[in-house]
Amino acid sequence: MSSGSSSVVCWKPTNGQNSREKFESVFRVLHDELIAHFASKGMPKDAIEWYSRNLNYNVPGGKLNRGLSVVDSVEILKGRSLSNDEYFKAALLGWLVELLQSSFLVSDDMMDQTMTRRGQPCWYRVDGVNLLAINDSFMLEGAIYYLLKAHFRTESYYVDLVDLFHETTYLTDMGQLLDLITAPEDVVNLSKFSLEKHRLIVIYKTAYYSFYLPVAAAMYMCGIPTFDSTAMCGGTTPDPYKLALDILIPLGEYFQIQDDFLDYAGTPEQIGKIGTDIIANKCSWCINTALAIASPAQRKILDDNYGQKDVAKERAVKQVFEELDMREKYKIYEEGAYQRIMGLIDTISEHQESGDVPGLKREVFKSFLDKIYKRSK
Ligand code: GPP
Ligand code: MG
Ligand code: MG
Ligand code: MG
Repeated sequence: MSSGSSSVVCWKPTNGQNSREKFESVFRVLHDELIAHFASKGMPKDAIEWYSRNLNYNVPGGKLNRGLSVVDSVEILKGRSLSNDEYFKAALLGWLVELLQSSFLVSDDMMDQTMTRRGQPCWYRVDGVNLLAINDSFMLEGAIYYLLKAHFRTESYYVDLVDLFHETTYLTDMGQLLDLITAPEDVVNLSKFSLEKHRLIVIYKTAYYSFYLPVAAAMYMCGIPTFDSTAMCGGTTPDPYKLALDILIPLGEYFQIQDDFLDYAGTPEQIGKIGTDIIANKCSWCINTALAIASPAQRKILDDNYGQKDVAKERAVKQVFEELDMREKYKIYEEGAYQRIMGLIDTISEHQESGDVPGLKREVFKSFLDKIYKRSK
């Protein structure tokens, strides 16, 4: 097996680019690098075109919060603007998080039988794709490790990054398993749901990869040392990664609750996807919040109508959500979550730097929180 291409970078920012355009311009370089590597294996033209289409359709069109957070975090941690080489590496790491996200979404949409994503048909629903999307999802994931090796293999923190991506992926797979087995297609039993169970699902299926991964990747790139390699698995020695985890997991939980709420309350134009949580029997924040306060009559409507492929039944559930003033409940939840997370951020001591070793900065977390606070898509 090859040890990856050289990491000579042919990228330069263009004048007048905003931060999103600058970040997107790095994707085009990575796309070309992946395609060149694929072609170098003797792959035929139709395969090259397929891979290129997979990358272009699934990777760049999202909100890019996760990817941009890597760049922002590196800039904040270094406390200065980045050289072109530093920017490219930080953006590359950001795109690796976006590649992981796209690989998850291609699979998740098949498992959730969703119709649209980012305002276009889900990849598996595009003409001629269908179950090939399973392999396309693997290709998106494989690209992460190819690019990591090509650009980071000589760095002291290379193995930490590889480990971080692997471990985060495994934890997300665990969360997806929980999400799926808690939402069987054939048996609806709302008594099995609870906010506790919901919390476990969302921490594993969303929070690690969406929040811990981008910040931890930036921390490794900035040389922040780890004192406890088991931070994600319940180690006891406090270290910067554990401190980060303790804030980013509640942040991720808040983000997925937004996702659950928008699945019910957002319009497809707004969120770029058609919500399927009620029909798919998902253990979402909305149903759990409703179950906690529903009257016996409302509970019966929920029992009779939740989790069934029938738009009239979905409407009946939404009607109960309206009666229970879900929008107001969510607003109250959101304000509380924001204040709680700000409180956690304020506990970070910014005086832990020693010599050249950079420490954590509150702004890393505030900037991530600001990206999602009161989001409507
Ligand atoms: C979000 O769940 C969680 C994921 C996209 C992780 C999927 C993990 C895999 C191992 C495939 P969601 O289904 O609520 O997201 P969305 O509403 O965007 O479909
Ligand atoms: Mg899902
Ligand atoms: Mg889904
Ligand atoms: Mg969702």
